[in-house]
Amino acid sequence: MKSGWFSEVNDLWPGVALSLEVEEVLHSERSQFQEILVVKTKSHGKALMLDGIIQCTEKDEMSYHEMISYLPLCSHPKPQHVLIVGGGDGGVAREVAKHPDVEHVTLVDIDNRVIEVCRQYLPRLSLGLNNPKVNISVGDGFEFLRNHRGEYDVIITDSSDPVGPAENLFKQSYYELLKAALKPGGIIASQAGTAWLNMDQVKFTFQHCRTVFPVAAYAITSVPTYPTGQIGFVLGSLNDKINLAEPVKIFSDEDLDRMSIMYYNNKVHQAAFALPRFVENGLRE
Ligand code: AAT
Repeated sequence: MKSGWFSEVNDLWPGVALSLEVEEVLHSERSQFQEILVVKTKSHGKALMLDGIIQCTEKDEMSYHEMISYLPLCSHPKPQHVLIVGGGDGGVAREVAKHPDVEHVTLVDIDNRVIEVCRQYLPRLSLGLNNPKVNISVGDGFEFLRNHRGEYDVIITDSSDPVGPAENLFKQSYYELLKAALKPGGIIASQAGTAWLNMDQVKFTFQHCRTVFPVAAYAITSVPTYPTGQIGFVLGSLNDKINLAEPVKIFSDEDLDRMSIMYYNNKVHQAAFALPRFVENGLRE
């Protein structure tokens, strides 16, 4: 693309597109899996797009990365071993590694080029990849899970949308693999789309999670540069006594400052599970 305006036109959200004014195109390539684009925007710092879909901008990435990380981590009594599927930009790894109980993080992203490009252009996110707790593996998350059983306390799926390389990560068979890869009492969280535009996607992802896990919930957060400005996560737990909306780990304001957490706190955690009526009704169907 040339300088001007980037518009996120996509069949996943017909008839609506968020636009960002671009000051400079920093990088553009076609990898083995997807079209990778990094731009400097006028209003949101640098932004990463894959196949024409905004993955993150420096201005609002913290909401998504903190929420997809701390909702499951703070619902677990001792999250020592964590797997991240996707997340090649490093944003989730950065947050997960901050949690004091986390000892070891494995990140598996399908596209080594996303990792390399983010290391070069998005250091505020990719610093998470350099944390000594984090090990990186390049490959398909679905295939990776087939070979890992009973290993993780928390698995976070920070995947792109269900077109292209991430398609399999939205299937029920993927949720079965997630369950098998968890230790007893383990928790999963996955990117699950927005109810405003993609209620069908939200419903089927939630259904898969609810079918496979004894406890399942949908939580929402605000990310201004994602379609509709909102995104949701499905969470599933093997512990049937748990209330995912009540964190068992509560960070004090001092903890949150020290960890440079800008969006998440325990009140935001609880509130994320309070759903509008149309969403609650849609998920009940
Ligand atoms: N951290 C927010 C950005 C993402 S990135 C999603 C990542 O998932 C990408 O790096 C992509 O290479 C990786 N990915 C896609 N498919 C697979 C797969 N099968 N296995 C492992 N990694 C995969 C999420 C953006 C959300 C956008 C919402 N509209």
